[in-house]
Amino acid sequence: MGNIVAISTAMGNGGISIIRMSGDDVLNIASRVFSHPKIDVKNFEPRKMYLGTFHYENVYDKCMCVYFKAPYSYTGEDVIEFQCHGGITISNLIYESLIKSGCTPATKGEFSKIAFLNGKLTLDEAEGVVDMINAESESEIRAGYDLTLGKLKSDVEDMQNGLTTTLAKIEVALDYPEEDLEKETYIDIKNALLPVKEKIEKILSTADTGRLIKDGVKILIFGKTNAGKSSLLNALLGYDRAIVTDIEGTTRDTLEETYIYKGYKFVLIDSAGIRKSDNLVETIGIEKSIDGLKYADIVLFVVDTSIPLDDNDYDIMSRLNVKNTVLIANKSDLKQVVDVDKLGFDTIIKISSKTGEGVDNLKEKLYDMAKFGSINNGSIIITNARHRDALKDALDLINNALDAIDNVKELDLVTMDIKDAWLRLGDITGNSDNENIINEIFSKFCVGK
Ligand SMILES: Nc1nc2c(ncn2[C@@H]2O[C@H](COP(=O)(O)OP(=O)(O)O)[C@@H](O)[C@H]2O)c(=O)[nH]1
Ligand SMILES: [Mg+2]
Repeated sequence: MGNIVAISTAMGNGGISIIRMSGDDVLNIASRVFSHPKIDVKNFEPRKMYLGTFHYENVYDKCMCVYFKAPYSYTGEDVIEFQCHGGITISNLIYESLIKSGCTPATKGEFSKIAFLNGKLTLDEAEGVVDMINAESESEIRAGYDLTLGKLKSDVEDMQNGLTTTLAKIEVALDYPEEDLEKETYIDIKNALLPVKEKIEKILSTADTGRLIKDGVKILIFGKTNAGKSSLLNALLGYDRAIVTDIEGTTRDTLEETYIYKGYKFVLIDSAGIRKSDNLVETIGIEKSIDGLKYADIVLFVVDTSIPLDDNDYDIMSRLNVKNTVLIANKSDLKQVVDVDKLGFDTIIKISSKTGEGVDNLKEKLYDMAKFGSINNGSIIITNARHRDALKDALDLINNALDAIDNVKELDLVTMDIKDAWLRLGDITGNSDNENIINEIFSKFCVGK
């Protein structure tokens, strides 16, 4: 194995930058470019910071150096990290000096890939690291952190063990082919399989919430022109993002913006107001708004309650699914002429996008509708589509096996499904030798991680 190097901190000027090397020879490489006043680098105590001088040709910096001795490092190999003064130029010069000293540039996620190959972390744990780095909300950080703790890994290992036990029972049954297999044998095998099925179902039941955590709750702001949709977007965001005017047709394209509430991500989609229009651009915008109804988790139907409803409002209402719609009775600061209680919506919130009245109430309502309040802290939530798909496939295979058992089919068929389910679960942690999955995952990492 060679020695790799990367700047692990983000590119920019800051207090410090961390440059990291991993490989068999990194201690020797460091000893040629780093000097401590008293101790030779080769005698550095592992996991201890030393203040010294980095020097290579004309490159100098007073910086820190720390040595992690294999296997007690992130990668499982010898690792050296320099904490130099944070600046694009100085960190690049040190990085290039290390390349001239014998290191090769690390590819994306290479440190983590080596860690995986050395058994230091599983694929799902590595994905947890990426999720934490890319997180936009506290809930994403929590979900990523749970992965890094190995919570999903240990569930997967339990389920794989359950399948192995089932396979062992089948083996025993097949060892006595001369005896007719009794019904009890089938029941015994089924009983070994059912707990695995239940566990997968329980974990999968968190996937919808997990998607909302990862992608954010998609909220479409819908209604006729001038109802106050863009004003509502601005009021929810707390700053003026969208253009607001009293000219109809101001918002022509959909506009997406995110806000965080109680640690969860909500994605607002402001759309072109629905009305009959001769303008091509506006018409395309209106079609996009209507299309958005299909993808929205929640729709905010904004009504201007200071003027009577018209055909546009009724046309809009006919398109809405009342279940995921909140009726926003906007412009509550003006004289009210619409009786919103008669429109057939369960959830009605009075708002003044102008004064901010009702906005906090609406945020709380949206949080309730996403059911984040009922999340059981401490249990794993599936936020990663790759994990969800593997669990779904494994569940299908186990259901096939259970069907075969119920119909007293050949046990060989049952064995095949169970083995495939075992492998599919193994794709989650990387315990299935599926090289494509492994390469794809690490290519999503940043360089230096
Ligand atoms: N008084 C009052 N005016 C509002 C309120 N919300 C929006 N407006 C006004 O209504 C007009 C249309 O607002 P806008 O947000 O552009 O509506 P949109 O076409 O639905 O996006 C603008 O003149 C806003 O200032 C509100 O709650 N109260
Ligand atoms: Mg608008």
